[in-house]
Amino acid sequence: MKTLLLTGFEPFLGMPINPTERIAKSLDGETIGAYKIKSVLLPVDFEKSPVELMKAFHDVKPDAVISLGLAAGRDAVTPERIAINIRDGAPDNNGVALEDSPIDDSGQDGYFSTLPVRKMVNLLKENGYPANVSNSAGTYLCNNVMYTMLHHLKTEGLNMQAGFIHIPASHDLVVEGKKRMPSWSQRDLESAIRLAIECLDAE
Ligand code: PCA
Repeated sequence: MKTLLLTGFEPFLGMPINPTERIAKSLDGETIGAYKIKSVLLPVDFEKSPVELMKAFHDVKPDAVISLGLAAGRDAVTPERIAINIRDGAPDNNGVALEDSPIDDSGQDGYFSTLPVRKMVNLLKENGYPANVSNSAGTYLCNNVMYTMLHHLKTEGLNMQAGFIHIPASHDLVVEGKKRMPSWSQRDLESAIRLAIECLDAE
């Protein structure tokens, strides 16, 4: 049996819920395809989240890594194609706002996801879920976590399926957060992530 490290994020930017936290909790300990899932929740904190991600990576010793993040406003599940070496934008949950700041001064500009992003999108659509490959994970915490993981794998010479999937808001988030945006049921979000996990290499 292989192990998948699945990460979700805590709520951020004043939103009351992060549906990725709920998916991570709900799938923790389950077996999907060839993978037993070990879930970890990451803080929306530029300093802490890369440290906690790497700690989880060393503790769990996974065979694959999928990180999940909320992209409020998107209407589809979007596996990310690329992470870039930049932090910029809104303040994190610790009040830190960065501008034009590299994630790693000596790191390369970007890394492509090593997840089967096209296969994931195709399987989701075959099952009736809107999905697209996204060409930007942004410059906030999600991109930071994706870049950190892929940079580690590259510098350690590790060949592993790893990357990031952004998901839309859940209905609960729209109702409780009182903001209008596209939303999915939490159940459909979770089913979509199960399908994405089924796309990982079994061997
Ligand atoms: N989404 C944010 C950070 C945490 C999350 O769930 C992002 O897209 O960067």
